[in-house]
Amino acid sequence: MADSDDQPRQGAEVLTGAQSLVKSLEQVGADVVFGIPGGAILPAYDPLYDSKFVRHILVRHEQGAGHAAQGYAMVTGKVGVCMATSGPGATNLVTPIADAYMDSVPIVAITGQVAGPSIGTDAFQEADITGITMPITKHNFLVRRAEDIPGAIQAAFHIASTGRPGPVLVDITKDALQATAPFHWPQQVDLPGYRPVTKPHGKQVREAAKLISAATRPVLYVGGGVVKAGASAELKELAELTGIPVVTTLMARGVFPDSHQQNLGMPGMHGTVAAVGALQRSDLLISLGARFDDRVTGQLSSFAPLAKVIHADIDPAEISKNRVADVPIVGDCKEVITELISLLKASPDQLPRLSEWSSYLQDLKRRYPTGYDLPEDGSLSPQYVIQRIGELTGPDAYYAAGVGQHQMWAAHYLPFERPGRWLNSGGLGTMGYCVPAAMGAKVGVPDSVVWGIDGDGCFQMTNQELVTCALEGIPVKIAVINNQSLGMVRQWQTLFYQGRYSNTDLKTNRVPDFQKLAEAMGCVGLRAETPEEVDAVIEKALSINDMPVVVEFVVHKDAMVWPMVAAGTSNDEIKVARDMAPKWDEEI
Ligand SMILES: Cc1ncc(C[n+]2csc(CCOP(=O)(O)OP(=O)(O)O)c2C)c(N)n1
Repeated sequence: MADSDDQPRQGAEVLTGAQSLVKSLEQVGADVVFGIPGGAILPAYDPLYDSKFVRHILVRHEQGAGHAAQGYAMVTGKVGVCMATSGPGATNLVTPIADAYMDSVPIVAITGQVAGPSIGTDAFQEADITGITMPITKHNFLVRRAEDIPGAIQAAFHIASTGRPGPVLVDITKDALQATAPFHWPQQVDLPGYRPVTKPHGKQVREAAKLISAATRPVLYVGGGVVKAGASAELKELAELTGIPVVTTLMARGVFPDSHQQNLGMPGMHGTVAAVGALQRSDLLISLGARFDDRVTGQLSSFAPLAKVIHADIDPAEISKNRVADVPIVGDCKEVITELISLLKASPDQLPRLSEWSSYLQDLKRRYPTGYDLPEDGSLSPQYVIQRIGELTGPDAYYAAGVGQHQMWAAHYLPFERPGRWLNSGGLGTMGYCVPAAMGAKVGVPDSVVWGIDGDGCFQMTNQELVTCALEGIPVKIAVINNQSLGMVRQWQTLFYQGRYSNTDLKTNRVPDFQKLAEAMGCVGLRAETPEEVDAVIEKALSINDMPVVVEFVVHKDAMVWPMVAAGTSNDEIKVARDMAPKWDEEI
């Protein structure tokens, strides 16, 4: 946040609201904006045309702009920016805004609004976007005067990126963009009442350390907040100091290396047996930046029934929301973990003794590894495809996923060794997230490989952003895992609706031809149908770095995601395959 170059009001440059918007974006360091112009926001596009600092990327749908802003934010740690006109432009941003809200991604959405006097008259392209997005933004502004634009932009970026990150919307009326006012950049953000607590309370951390010392079956339940806090190194130190096993939620994959012996994998509905079993049998959950999401807890009343709970989160509203915390800690996870480490290090004789617990969990991990059977008819296994993409590309690449079976397989079979390399729509579960999020990520880290692992259903929702990628020189690689169906829904129909496949057959074996579609959008189109072809197409995709590449993998449509806890049931009911449950009888 640039707050040092305060300009005196006297003699300040007189600018249009549109010019001051662009200047404000320059002040906050917003170097990329994803958007589409239209009537109400049009004045802003004129000075944007001249900006030497802000790169505007013309997307093909505003939803794409929003997800691209998310992807950019996730990989750079900066605020992602999207821009749209009033009415339908703004409402097309609703899905990515809700997505960013659920997954705590810092984005600022700038929308044009009809002129102030027309507000409330059902004017052409009028939509009450601040009203619509009230429950899905961290904050939003309706700006009606040119002189208020710099302050609103400064505050929006501050709110989006501090405390628990999230989306902020700035809706600016057309007449405010057209009016003139002296440009004044506030010396500091003036938001009385907004003071996110980052430093944890010492007493609470001491209480937490006491519980840790006394525990015999503790688990570090690690969520996306640890990624956002950049606390991967601290987490590793805490885990290794104490020997406490770690589970990483869908949003936290990679924050603790999968190759680390203490990592039990992902908990929840499609979690590993070891992670789910560890939480269920734990006597102490140390929840760091996680939110006891229903996809993790399953039936809440039977979740981790014997465990005390330490719950650390930067957002006090999360604590005791779903599960009552014995020790609540409000604070930034990096600071919480650092303080815990120094307390625990000060009394090494108080560290918990976990050899029995660890060997029980290592045994579970060994007996119930995640795995899959190859189809007997020689067709392609989707899990194998995703695993090979990860193995041939490596853990330094960035991976975005869509929503569905392919997302869960990606969460299990990609190489998660580094924090912040994994982008997916965890909270909202938004089909269509993958392609634009991968695009935004590639803009943020142009020198890294960015793969999108998408489903044939999801891909058909937002693939048009590949046109943007082709024209703007954004060479992402997209794998379309084509199982000819809305696979995750089909899986539920198989398991819970007696195989009655109502409206889940996408007929993508006939239409569209993904290879031709890719080529029509200016990308390289590749295809693999047999296991023998897999490595060659992945290597070919990896060798092309000047154009976007789409690889269609035609896979078996009956592959299922395992393990699975059926919705609403207890995590104790986890199945490793159809009608196959782990044996829990060896109690410790
Ligand atoms: C926008 C949206 N609409 C509907 C759904 C419900 N839904 C969840 S997964 C899924 C199927 C996804 O199909 P596909 O992209 O082919 O992936 P697959 O599960 O086959 O890997 C659907 C329809 C959703 N999550 N998001």
